[in-house]
Amino acid sequence: MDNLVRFAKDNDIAVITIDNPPVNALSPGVPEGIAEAIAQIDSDPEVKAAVLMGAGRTFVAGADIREFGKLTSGKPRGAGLLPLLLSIENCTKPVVMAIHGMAFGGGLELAMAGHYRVAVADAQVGQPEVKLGLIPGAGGTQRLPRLAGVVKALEMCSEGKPIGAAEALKFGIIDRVIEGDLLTGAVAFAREVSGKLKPKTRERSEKLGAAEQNASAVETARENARKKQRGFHAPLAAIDAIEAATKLPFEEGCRVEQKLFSECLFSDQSKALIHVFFGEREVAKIPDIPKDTAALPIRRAAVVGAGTMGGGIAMVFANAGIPVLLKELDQPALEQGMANIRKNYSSSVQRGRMTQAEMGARLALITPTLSYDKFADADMVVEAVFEGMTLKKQVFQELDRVCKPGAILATNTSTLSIDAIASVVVRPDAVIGTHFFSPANIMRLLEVVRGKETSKNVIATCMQLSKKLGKIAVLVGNCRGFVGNRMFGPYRREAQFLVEEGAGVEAVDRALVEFGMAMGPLSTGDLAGLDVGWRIRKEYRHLEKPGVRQPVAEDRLCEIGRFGQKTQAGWYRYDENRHAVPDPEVTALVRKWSAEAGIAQRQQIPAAEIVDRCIYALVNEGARILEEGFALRAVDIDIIYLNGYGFPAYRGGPMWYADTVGLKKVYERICEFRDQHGELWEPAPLLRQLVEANESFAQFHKEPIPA
Ligand code: 3H9
Repeated sequence: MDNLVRFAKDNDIAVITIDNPPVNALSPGVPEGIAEAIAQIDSDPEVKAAVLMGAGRTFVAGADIREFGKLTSGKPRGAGLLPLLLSIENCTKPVVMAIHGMAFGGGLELAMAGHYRVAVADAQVGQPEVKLGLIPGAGGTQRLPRLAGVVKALEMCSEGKPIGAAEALKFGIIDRVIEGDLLTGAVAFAREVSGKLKPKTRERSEKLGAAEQNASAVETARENARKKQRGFHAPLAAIDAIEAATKLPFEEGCRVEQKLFSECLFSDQSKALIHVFFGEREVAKIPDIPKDTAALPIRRAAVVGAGTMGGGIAMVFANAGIPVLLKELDQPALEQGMANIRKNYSSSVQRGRMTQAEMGARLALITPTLSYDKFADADMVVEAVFEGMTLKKQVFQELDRVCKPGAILATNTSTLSIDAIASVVVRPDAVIGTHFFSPANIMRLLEVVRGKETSKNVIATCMQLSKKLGKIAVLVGNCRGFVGNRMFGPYRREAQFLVEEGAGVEAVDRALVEFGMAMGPLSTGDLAGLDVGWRIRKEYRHLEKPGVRQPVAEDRLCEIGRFGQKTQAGWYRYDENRHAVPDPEVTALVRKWSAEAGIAQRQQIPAAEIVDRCIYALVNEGARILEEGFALRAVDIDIIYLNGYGFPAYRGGPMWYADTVGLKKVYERICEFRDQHGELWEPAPLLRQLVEANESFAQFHKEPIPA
């Protein structure tokens, strides 16, 4: 037998152990090993029952996702797993699945083919395949409703969220929670059930429910999926497969599941989501900073500035259990900052996301202060004061004076140079950018900005700390706007140009929302505040090239006080509940300003052109960033856009999307735009090179981020 699966005996109980680190995925060799073990159990008269478990940190995290990437067509491996699972169910001795860590995807499907399931209290079970653009492909959509009921199966398979052992017990997915050692408990359980009835999940029907109830549950699930997972195909496919379980015998239901699974597996959405899965892990890998680089312990933190960003960042530390000082200049600002934090936590309590006691514990970790007195205790300080170089430099000089040697001095700037800020301290190696996204306590993205002198330990610390803070960190270089905002500029520029050329404000937003963006670019501007960009543009106006077209309307909107949601008027008008209402006045004003600027008007701008102009502007700038080395890999840009800018995950990020469309096609379209609109659309040299070499962004590797 392959040593990926071990076989042993504890007297009359066989113990099968899957040992395929790191997560016991069902890679080639594992199913074969299990099949041999089951045959052995069947034929060994001494064996009365069996326990199947995972070695190391977990039971089984599912099929081997890397294998999916190797398939381009044909029969997926799921078809091979189904007979194995049937043979387990048909085993003449009871098979007890003993779960610790996770039984995910194919892991839960394997577990459900056992006659009984036991789990330790902190184990989790789930069918997360939809997160990879897939559905369960080894009978999961047919066995789970039989074990847990149709409603629970619909929820687990279409949303992909795992559940804990207690909930799994409640829904009949497991039969017992084991206290103490899992193997001992599972072997004892196996002895209890040896010689008894061997329930086969596929033959159970008591939880399948009545046709009428099922029809309404299925419809509700579809409505939820369309609303909450807009644009994703797999959740709807999972629901279809479970609907089949409610109507068809097990074998026929499995055939429906297989067909849907194959369709998902070979879809662009699944390829994109698998790219995202591996991408989220890839971004943690920094070529010149080995995994074992010493990270500094962050036991205490401090934040300078209790505004929206500073307050949010203080909450991020408190939420992770790290005590944090929150400093402001004067008492009213400090009180306002703390009041905002309290309000934020209160609303979480009201929504049932945390208890009053948890709120109290988190607030107790935040110490408001007007002085730098206790800053010497902080292992890391994040500066989040108003965005201005003079002020930031003053703060850093102060931090240099008060902070202990070894403390990390981070800035939350979104536009200013880390090196310029670092130039005022005697320890520039301790300075780093930690660019949080608003609202900082919610948004998952953290751009970690590497300065010329930032030390490797400081970078390693921030990258590792991000996990503890519940963030996904991406290392970027120190260029204007870093990666995310630098690309967002051309994207929003095109959205504005389109309106100035005659497209409706809602038409532009609608086209991009239909493409999958969480929000349209003009609504996003209104939400963030149009005045923010206006101020920055005024500061950098001297850098604009004469004769190159710049958007006109947004500055003019700001000049008449339309800053967006905060003034109840921007590109849209807003009612008291901040609901956007289209505003004909904006249309009229933009027409007037465009005429004054001599911008030719078009009657019709198709949605496809709106999407190409905005998204390819992102891609073209992304290609420049990649070539200049300010992002390590194309996937780093993708992860930034998915987690910080509402890019649809099922398109894999802007660079993956461009690869999917085909870089030649993207390049040709960009050349067309250059011919129509001028030099702003000059294709990035890297894009041209990749097209000439017939390569993709995913194949391009340039390292490291320049110092
Ligand atoms: C499926 O099962 C379809 C079925 O219906 C059957 C149809 C036939 N395969 O995340 P981590 C790697 S679809 C291959 O850092 P954690 C991962 O890339 C599958 N590799 O650890 C990483 O590698 P590296 C359904 C996998 O503790 C390393 O393991 N299952 C797989 O933070 C450690 O992972 C899922 O969707 C895999 N299945 O989280 C579960 N899983 O070190 C996917 C992990 O080289 N996995 N790796 O970067 C997860 O959600 C998390 O990995 C897990 C552990 C929660 C398990």
